[in-house]
Amino acid sequence: MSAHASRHVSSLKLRDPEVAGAQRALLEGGRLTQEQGVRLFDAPVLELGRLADAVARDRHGARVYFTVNRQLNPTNVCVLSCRFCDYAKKAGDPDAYTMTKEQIVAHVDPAITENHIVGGLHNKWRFEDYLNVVRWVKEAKPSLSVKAFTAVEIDFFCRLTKRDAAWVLERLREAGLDALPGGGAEVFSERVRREIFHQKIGAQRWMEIHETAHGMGIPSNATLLYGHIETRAERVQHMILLRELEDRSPGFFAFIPLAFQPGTTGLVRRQASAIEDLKTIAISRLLFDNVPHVKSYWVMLGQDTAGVALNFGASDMDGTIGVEKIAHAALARSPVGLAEEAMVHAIREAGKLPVQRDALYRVIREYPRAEPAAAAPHGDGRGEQTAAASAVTR
Ligand code: V47
Ligand code: SF4
Repeated sequence: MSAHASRHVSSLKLRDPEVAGAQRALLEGGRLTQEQGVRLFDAPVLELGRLADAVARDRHGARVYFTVNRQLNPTNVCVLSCRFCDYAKKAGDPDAYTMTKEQIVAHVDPAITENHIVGGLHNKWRFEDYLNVVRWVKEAKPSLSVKAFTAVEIDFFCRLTKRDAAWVLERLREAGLDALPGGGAEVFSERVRREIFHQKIGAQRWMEIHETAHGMGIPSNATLLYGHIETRAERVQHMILLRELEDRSPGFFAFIPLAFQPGTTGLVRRQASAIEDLKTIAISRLLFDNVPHVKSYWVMLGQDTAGVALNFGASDMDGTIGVEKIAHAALARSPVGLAEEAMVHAIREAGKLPVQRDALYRVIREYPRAEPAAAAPHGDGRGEQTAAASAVTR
């Protein structure tokens, strides 16, 4: 880390010896090791947050990125049965669904700039059906950036077509795919895989597919599913393997820790605590010296923790996703506009500067700091701001 690039990190006075040790290592241009990463989980969360926030500020200033997007899940029918998944259904199940072309096209709201497509591994679909989903979305709005299909789905398409990942990815790119989302990585631990997702691809195949994509100029993200049966050491190991992948074949935009939602899975009794969430976000910011963003994914973290995470190293909030549906149900005049306001409000509340981006992190709009009147919880802007913020909470 150069002196110029480390203004915030170098000016920090830290009390905790472990976090101060991490600060020293970063200032000397070193990287945190597996052992340091694990030990940092026992450090005070506020000290971790101060250092991680300084790292994020040295990289991005006060900017926090978000996108006006929607998630499209064309089908929940899936041939696999991961133990942590509450979403997938078997064909014939009364709750199973498969969207028609009309439903898929209707999903493309003219106001969105990114579409995130992910779904089940359908027992009857061919590769062509998945390609059509991308084509239809892109035809409906050619300027839309499409982030589609996890490595698990790409591997499924390889098996359907008996072709390699490069061939499959090239066909998807021709159809309109711009980037790969980071799902399906779960935790890079054979022990955990055998326990809770033994039918799914493991670490090696997931990394092979992302390396291939990066080599072809297709950027991607990487996730970690935490807060179930994994250990902290396995979480850190996962991050280090991803850091090494990024060294070999750069192309990750963001690392996204996904807080496991127990739902009806019976795997654990409750979700990880907010402190554990913030530690995981902060430690990932400290470990990844080569990935631009750590994402605070509010859908899993909840709006409050996701907002706080913007002061613990996160510099991206994903997107509006389905907020506008809730706003619509509440009879808002401009549901997408309201969802966008909610993101802007959450980012400003954390003292940061909102930047709207597309899936390729091209800047669409930078928002100024809030005017004092707009930031205060009264005045003319109140109705919209408050309704927008509460739309995200539900
Ligand atoms: O791969 C499944 C996870 C992922 C649960 O790339 C669960 O920008 C929590 O990858 N509780 C899909 N998580 C979502 C995903 C994602 C989300 C947002 C942004 C991006 C991006 C990617 O969700 C799956 C799996 O790891 N998941 N079940 C659960 N019960
Ligand atoms: Fe759920 Fe994905 Fe596993 Fe299918 S592959 S069961 S959709 S997590």
